[in-house]
Formats: sequence, structure tokens, C-alpha cells
Amino acid sequence: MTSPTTLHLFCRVVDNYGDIGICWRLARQLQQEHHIAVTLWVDDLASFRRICPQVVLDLELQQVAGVTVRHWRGQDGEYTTADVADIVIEFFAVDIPPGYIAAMAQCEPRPRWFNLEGLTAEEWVEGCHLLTSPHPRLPLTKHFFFPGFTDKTGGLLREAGLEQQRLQFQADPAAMVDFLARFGVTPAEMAATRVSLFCYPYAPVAELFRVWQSGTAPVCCLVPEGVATEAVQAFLGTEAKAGAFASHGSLTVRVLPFVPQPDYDKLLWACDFNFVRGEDSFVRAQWAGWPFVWHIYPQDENLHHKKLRAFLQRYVAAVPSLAAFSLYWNGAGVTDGDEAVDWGVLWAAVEADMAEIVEKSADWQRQMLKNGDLASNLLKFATTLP
Ligand code: TRH
Repeated sequence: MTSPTTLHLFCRVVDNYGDIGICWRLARQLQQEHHIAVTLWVDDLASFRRICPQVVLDLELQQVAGVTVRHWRGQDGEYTTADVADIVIEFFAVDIPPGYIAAMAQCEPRPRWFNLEGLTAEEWVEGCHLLTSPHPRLPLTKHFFFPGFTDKTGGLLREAGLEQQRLQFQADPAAMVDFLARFGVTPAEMAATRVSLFCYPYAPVAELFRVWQSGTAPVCCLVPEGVATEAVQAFLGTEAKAGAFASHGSLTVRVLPFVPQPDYDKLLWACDFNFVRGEDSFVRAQWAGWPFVWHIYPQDENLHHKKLRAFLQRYVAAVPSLAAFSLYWNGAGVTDGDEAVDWGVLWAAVEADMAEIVEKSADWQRQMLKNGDLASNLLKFATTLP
């Protein structure tokens, strides 16, 4: 089959920024590195603009960084074969418009159709990656494509130049100082343990702040606006707006603006320790090659705890202190009845193992690099399809 030249990626924003964050990253990469004409269909331009300020809210169709962005307004509408791309990707099993699917069935050859699934470290993924799902009525076949942490999965999203950019940035202390100074970080804070904090609202942030505040080592915690607002506000004693900051004891907390995606990478690279969440920031922290703690997206019946354990088993089985901290951070630690969690003890154990954790994080990053990158893996597979 000839190489695909066009691709439609369908994204529905369920909440937050991960859905659009991942789709936007994938769309850009396919366009910029693989020269595919990508149309990103997205239903929520306001969320999109938060991570990509060039997006204009009231346009039906716009070009952003070479990608066509189409405001996806609903399931109605008639489509012809001319509207259909060579590759069609539905993100997280979104339902694409029935009229579009009907047009896909008329195409000759048929488009290569993928359901791009969510990331999990569980073993069953390897057995489901690339499985087919025939359409119940139409002559169409969809393939499941799973990101993952092994070479039997689709790998993780990573731009070709990312590693080079990171190494360059981290080898240039002046660039790092300039970057952090944009957010008001002072030379003294620069010399402290720098931590970025991105988590869901129920993370035990206040407890951790208390530990850092009363510790002996200075900590500078950088929090994007809108994150852990309650705990940050309580610490600051004022509204948690971008630019706000306060120091108590050994801890300084600074509120950053919610930065564009490429700057978020720099933030991760410029910190010694990162707290990340969801899927995309979680992956970016891994590419940063630094220690991190993951706040996993919650699911019913604590299904996410199983996913968290599966990841920790792969990532830090050999470092129980970080595994324990991560479990408690997610409410998945083992407590004896009402026994309170001792955050001081948990953090002290992580601190004591920091050299080993740094080493393991770099090893993990190198291991992940070997799996290639998701966009290239997907395209490579797509070209093998009839
Ligand atoms: O925002 P998230 O929690 O997103 C999601 C959604 O909840 C989604 O429904 C769920 O399916 C998914 O998680 C697992 O976390 P995530 O995935 O890390 O996405 C955040 C995006 O925002 C990511 O692309 C990085 C970006 N970002 C910025 O661009 N600037 C910032 O300042 C910050 C903090 C993040």
C-alpha cells in the first residue's frame, strides 16, 4: 500500500488538558516530522488554547503550527470520500460521526483506522496492542493501538529532537537560570531543591508543604496556576494567582502561569524533582530523565491503583522509598486502620535514596528510548496494512 499522506485525528476533551495535550503533540509530530497533512478534530478549543495560546476560539477551521484544526461540533453531517483521510485515528475510543464512517466504507482503498488507547503498564496491553475490530455492518476494520513501556506496545510519544533539546538545555545553566527567572525565581531559590508540582486537587499537598517547611533543606516549589489551589492558597495566605509567592521556614512556593507545552518540558528539565499527573505530563517527566512522582487519573473502584502498581513495579521496584511515597500520594498506601500517614518519614526516605532514584530515572529513560516513539511506530505499522 502507498504511503499515507493525510490523517484525521479525532479528539474529545473529557476534562483537563491530557486529551488535547496528547492529541496536539501527536498531530504536530506527524505533520512536522513525517510530513503528513494532519487535521485535528477537537470539540473544545478553550482547553486547547490553554496549552497552545495561538488557537483562536471562534474559528471553525484554522492552521496552527502547520496542522489544520477543525472545531468538531457534533455527530451530524454528510461526508463524501473526499472528506476522508488515509489514516483515521479516534483517541480514547471517541465515536466519530456516523456519516464520516459511512464515507470511510466507500473509500478505495479503505482508510487505515485506529483507536489510540490510554497508557497503562499492565501486562494485558501487549496482548491487545494491534488487535483488530471489524465493523459490525460495514467493510471496515479498526486496529487498537496501545502506547506502552515495552517493545510489544506502541511506545511513548516523543518528538525526534526532544532528547537533544533537553541535553542542550541542561548543559546550559544560564539558559536554565533565564528560564526560571521569568517566573521570578531568585538565585537563592535556584540553589534550593527545585520541585514542580502538577497534581489533582485531592493530593496531600498541605501535608507535604508542612514537611518541606519544617525541613532543614531549602525547597522551592513551582506550581502552575489552578493546581492544588486550596493548599497553595493556605500556604500563601493570598490568592494563588500567577506571580504570587511566599516563604515559610525552608519552603518557598511560587505560582507560575500555566505555560505553553514546550515550556512545560523546560520546567520539568529545570527542576530536581517533578510531581506530574494524568498521562502526558507523566510521560514528559519520564523523558526528562529526573525523579518524579505520578498522580494517576482516578477511576471507579480504584482501578487506577492497579495501574499505578503495575507502573511502579516496572519503574521503581528496586527503590521501595519512592514506590511507597507514590502509593501514599495516590491514597493507595497501606495504613493500619485510622493510622495517620507520616509524610515526614516518607519524604525523608525518598531524600535518603535520592542518588539512587536519580540513577534509576536516567536508566528508565534510556530503556524507554529503545522502544522508539509512538508516532513513528504507528505510521510504520499503518504502512504494512493492506
Ligand atoms: O490535565 P490532565 O489531568 O489530563 C488528563 C485528562 O484528565 C484526561 O481526561 C485523562 O484521560 C488523562 O489525563 C489521563 O494531565 P496530563 O495528561 O498530564 O495533561 C496535561 C497537559 O497539559 C500536558 O500536555 C502538559 C500540559 N501542560 C502545559 O502545557 N502547561 C502547564 O503549565 C502544565 C501544568 C501542563
